[in-house]
Amino acid sequence: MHTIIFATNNEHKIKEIQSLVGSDFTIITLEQAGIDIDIPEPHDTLQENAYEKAITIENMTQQNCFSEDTGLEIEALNGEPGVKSARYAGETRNFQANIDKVLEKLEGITNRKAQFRTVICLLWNKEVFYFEGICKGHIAETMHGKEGFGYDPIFQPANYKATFAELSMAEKNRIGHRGQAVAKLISYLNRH
Ligand code: ITT
Repeated sequence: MHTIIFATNNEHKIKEIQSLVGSDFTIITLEQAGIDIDIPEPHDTLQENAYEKAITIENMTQQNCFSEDTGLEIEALNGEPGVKSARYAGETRNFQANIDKVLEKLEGITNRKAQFRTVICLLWNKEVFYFEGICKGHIAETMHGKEGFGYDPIFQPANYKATFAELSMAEKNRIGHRGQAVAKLISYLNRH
């Protein structure tokens, strides 16, 4: 049985990932590890930010850990909000304000293509590994649904009329960016 720290303060991510790993390995959250810090995300890429979060926690604990950084990349906005997804409308990290800003910027724009991209950084016995997951789709005209978090109420995965916020967590995980990246992580851990 693998035991591993997940370097995040985002409860939604913890729930999604815990439901994905099942009994394959045990995830220790930062709270369970007794760590209460706001992990820095100062870089311009998801990969660098994911590494920063994982190395911060590895340095503190000397234990194997992984982190992830996710961005919503909108084609007509040149990939924005991207790496700035959490703080798109300001430092308060408000989901509603972020959604309002996206919908405002896309007003009158017909190209609504977007994708969620997750990069997981795994620090395993001092070695660094990356796993990526992408989910393509579109930005809806208005918000729909109450499930999930963040931009879920305005993201329609490809071939779905529903937004992520109208799908169950199991369905979102099956087709979603985080689910795909985690599947690669689990497959790696099970081979090593
Ligand atoms: P940690 O850094 O502690 O892991 P965070 O919330 O800061 O948590 P990110 O830096 O990855 O996470 O922030 C990306 C933002 O993108 C997040 O706050 C959400 O607004 C949004 N986001 C990430 N994953 C998402 C998902 O699956 N569905 C909808 N929005 C998501």
